[in-house]
Amino acid sequence: MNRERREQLRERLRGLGFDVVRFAAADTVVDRGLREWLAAGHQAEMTWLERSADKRLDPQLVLPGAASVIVLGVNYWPGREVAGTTFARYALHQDYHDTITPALKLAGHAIEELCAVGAADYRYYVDAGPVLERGWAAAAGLGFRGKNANVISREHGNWLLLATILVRVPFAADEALAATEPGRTGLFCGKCTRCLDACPTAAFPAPGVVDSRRCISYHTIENRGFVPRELRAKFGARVFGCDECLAVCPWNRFAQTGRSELLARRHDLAQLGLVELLRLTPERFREVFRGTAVKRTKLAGLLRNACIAAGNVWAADAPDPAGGRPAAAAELVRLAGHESPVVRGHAVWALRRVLGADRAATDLATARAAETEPVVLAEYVD
Ligand code: B12
Ligand code: SF4
Ligand code: SF4
Repeated sequence: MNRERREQLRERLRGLGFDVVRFAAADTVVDRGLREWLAAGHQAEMTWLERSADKRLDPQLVLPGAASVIVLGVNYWPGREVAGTTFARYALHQDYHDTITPALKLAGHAIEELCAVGAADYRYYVDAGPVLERGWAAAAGLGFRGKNANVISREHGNWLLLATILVRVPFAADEALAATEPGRTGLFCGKCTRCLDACPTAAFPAPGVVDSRRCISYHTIENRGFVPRELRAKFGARVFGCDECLAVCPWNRFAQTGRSELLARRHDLAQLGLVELLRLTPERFREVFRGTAVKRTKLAGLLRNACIAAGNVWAADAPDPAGGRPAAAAELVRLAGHESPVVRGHAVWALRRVLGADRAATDLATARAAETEPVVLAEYVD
């Protein structure tokens, strides 16, 4: 397919709100060790990554006859810092899966019209498909793969969400950023190691490799059960996702403000206080997080995360200028009687950090004696 047609399509897709539109040939090898990563157990409990590994490694298993992969980037940098580190920046929007998908549908129509193909000739995904999105993005020259594992754009920094379209049309491919060694991790990192040094949980066994078992993003978003005790104190105030290894990257200084046409900002989420999160009821959870990525944790997951954050923010030796500690402790006592054992366990852990083990035991025993909180403390004592 000639370059003119590719450029026409690029313009159409940019017009739909995508900030970056790049093309790769579907026979490009974009795997740099998925099976080794899985064999090392770095996927933690994300067993769906193992189940879909064959497809991730071979686009022909996803769309037989695929000739090109179109990689789309959506910039989510709001142009200024939003106060608060409780939610990862991408989560301060309506769920991007929901807001980007309609544009992908329109992108499909544009392909049909410009290339005279049918709906069966392409498949699109945003995040959830069996596609190595970062690999395709690097191959198509959208950016380079940083030591933080993220694909970093020289125009948008670390703040690009990715989507892909597999298509049976052979477009001329765009070039990767450095044709000589396109697969090298940290191609434009130089000697910098800021992201590796900044990771609170030492989740990088090697540059560019994330061990999800140690990653705060994994635990606060994907893990449904107990968070390893030895990691909890390192989570800080984070309750959903983690941006630390992205935020410290010097390439962000080049980030343009996102047009945000395919995103609906929800900066109000950043205003939610931690005590408010501890007090979430099922109704309030639905009301606040409807249509956002945060709903993925379900209420119990978010309460668990809020307990960990409260245990860190109001740890006994931490300053408490705003005086939130007593209110947080009261909520933790209440959550120690929550119906979910995961919430109960993390509430007790946090209470022991906030009040000290003796006072936590007394408060819980008092609550139990009043038969308001049916927690069995012994189960959770370490
Ligand atoms: C599983 C997953 C996670 C896991 C594991 C993360 C990881 N590093 O693999 C967890 C839950 C921890 C996670 C966290 C986050 N994630 Co995530 N995640 C995914 C998902 C669904 C699959 C990633 C995967 O396959 N991992 C396995 C590893 C081995 O694969 P990989 O890192 O992609 O590397 C492979 C290829 O890229 C290739 N490759 C590597 N380098 C190069 C270089 C070249 C030139 C080539 C050709 C190929 C190549 O080889 C590797 C092995 O096959 C993707 C969406 C998708 N469908 O791809 C989003 C995705 C990677 N996540 C994303 C984001 C935004 C995040 C977070 C920032 C969210 C947050 N704020 O909390 C963090 C960042 C953590 C980090 N530093 O990686 C974005 C990344 C956007 C970008 N610009 O890079 C994606 C693409 C989602 C999206 N559609 O936008 N995530
Ligand atoms: S997302 Fe956070 S915990 Fe995960 S690798 Fe990056 S800095 Fe470490
Ligand atoms: S922080 Fe430094 S080492 Fe990490 S990805 Fe950015 S430039 Fe590379």
